[in-house]
Amino acid sequence: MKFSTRLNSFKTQPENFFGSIDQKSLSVFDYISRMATVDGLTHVELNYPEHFEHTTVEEVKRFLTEKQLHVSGIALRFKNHYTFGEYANQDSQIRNKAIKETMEAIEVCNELGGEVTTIWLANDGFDYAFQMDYEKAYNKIVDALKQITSSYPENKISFEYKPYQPRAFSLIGNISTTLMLLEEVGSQNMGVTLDFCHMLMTKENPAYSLALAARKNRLMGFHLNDGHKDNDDGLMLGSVHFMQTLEFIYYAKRYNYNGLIYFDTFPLREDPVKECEQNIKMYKALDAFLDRFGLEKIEEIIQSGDALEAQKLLYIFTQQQTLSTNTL
Ligand SMILES: [Mn+2]
Repeated sequence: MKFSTRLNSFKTQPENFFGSIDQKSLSVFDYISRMATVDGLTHVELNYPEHFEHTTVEEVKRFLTEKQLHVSGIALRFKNHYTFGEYANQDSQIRNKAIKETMEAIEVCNELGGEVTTIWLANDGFDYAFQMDYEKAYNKIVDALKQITSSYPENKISFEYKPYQPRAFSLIGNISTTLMLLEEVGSQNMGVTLDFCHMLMTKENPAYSLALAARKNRLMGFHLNDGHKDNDDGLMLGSVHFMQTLEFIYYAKRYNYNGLIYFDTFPLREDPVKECEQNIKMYKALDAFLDRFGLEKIEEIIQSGDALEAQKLLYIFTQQQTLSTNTL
């Protein structure tokens, strides 16, 4: 399995790894060094342009090889000029800059051997009634993605939706709007990245969103984490929605998902190395439980439509854990 995570998580509790050094002096390389100590982590994800502001792509490439880490992909981070939107921005200069930055990110992803470039449009949305011409804005996003995907037909480009934050409403905020968007863009090299917290925020059941994406052959990436639904909490895998996480992993297996398993968590008060290791261990434990229980047996439960049968999964998981704890 390929496990990846975000570099910015590794800025927490710097003293645990870097000692008493002034954090301002730390670089992308220092954080990659810290990531390299995570047991089981195979890949890292980098933000563009954020992580390339003080270094060259070549330097990053060399350093990652040295640390025996791969790049899972590049994530777009639209900052500074984009308060009023990216691809739907009314200012054509800013809009063109967003399109250009996306293309640059795809090229960086290629140079680093990454699998997928992920687009999250933080600011393409609205806060007030009568603030936006919805159709015009939507069309601008379709047009921008057509330009981008047709310029890089060999590259995987994925769209990560989020219903709100920082805007009150995102233009593309749920699985249905995203799949409609991808249909209109019409490029086969484009897919969807499912962020667990974002799905919860828009009151989706994550496994259902996964099934819809797979049904349209658009499943391209996972951002796993957990939360209490209203915010992008970025908590540890399975900590709040245990059964929904188990169901999500089951559907990933059912659809033979073999992409990257990326943890988009925010260990703000936890040691990020230990937190990441816990996420990897939990994913593997849930995956192994599904195999042990038997995928066919789970399929039978689903087909029965019986909630009491479904609850047995939780009961048996708990029992197995109790048995193994007793033998410790
Ligand atoms: Mn995410």
